[in-house]
Amino acid sequence: MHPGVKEIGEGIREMRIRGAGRIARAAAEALKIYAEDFSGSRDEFIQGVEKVKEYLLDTRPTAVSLRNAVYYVVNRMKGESVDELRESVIRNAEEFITLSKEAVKKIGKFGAQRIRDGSTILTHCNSSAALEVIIQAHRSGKEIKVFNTETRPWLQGHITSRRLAEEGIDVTMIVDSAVRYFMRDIDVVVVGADTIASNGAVINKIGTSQIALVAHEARVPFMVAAETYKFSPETVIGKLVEIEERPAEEIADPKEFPGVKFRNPVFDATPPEYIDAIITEVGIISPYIAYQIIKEVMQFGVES
Ligand code: RI2
Repeated sequence: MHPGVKEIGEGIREMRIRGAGRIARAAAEALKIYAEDFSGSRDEFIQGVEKVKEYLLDTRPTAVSLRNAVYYVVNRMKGESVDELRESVIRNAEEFITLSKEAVKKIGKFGAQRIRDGSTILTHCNSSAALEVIIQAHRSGKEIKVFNTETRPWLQGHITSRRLAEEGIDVTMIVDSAVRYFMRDIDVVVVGADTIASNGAVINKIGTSQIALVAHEARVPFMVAAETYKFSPETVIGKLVEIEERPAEEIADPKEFPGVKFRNPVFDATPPEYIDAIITEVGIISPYIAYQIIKEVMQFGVES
């Protein structure tokens, strides 16, 4: 495998590059790097792209953003000569990366309008889309406070807390199991998504569905910030979203617990009845119109 592609691929697998949007952009970048450095025949290029595609798709299974990015770049590949093909891969990758970054900004703008002045927001894990909503609300002059979970076992909440503090936002980190204790102080929950199924279920960092249940119980609105390339076309034909299980070592050292089994699923599914709104770059929608987004709006790739 091309060393630049491998560096990105392994970075995604080992979570040095993480976050559903970031891994999507990184995958597009990997295809671009491959195309830029390629020399050889047209057939070799097409075969090589196919290999890079399969390699990237195999890095992490859950976030459909990664698959949609890869298909966006590969399915639009066209040209007679090898140079035309190479240029089209480079162009498609750059286009995806630009569209993706613009989408996050638009989500921030739409979402920030839904945050009331004086609100206390709860977020989970580290989502660039959710953070963009919070940061734009703050930058627009709203007085907000944020509670964020530390997010076991990978502790992505640390990144969130630091980022919000850097921005001058009043932020409090709590352990994941303290969510119900603090829910009485929360006005709105904003989280990201790795995948959204056609029935409106949101697959996001493990623990998200518990937070949604607790918010529902306390009648606290629950919002999801997600670009349209987080919607999964394959779920329309009944494909189930694969939930990634990562090594036990991320939880504890199994050698110190003889006879103990560990399970480490890193995502869960929140059903649409617990979701008030999904903030996308094309507007704020009900989870119940997820199918329409996939059918009519999605400009991102679908497996051909
Ligand atoms: P953005 C992350 O997955 C989290 O589950 C986060 O909520 C989601 O991706 C979306 O992140 P992981 O890579 O695309 O940390 O909004 O497992 O940045």
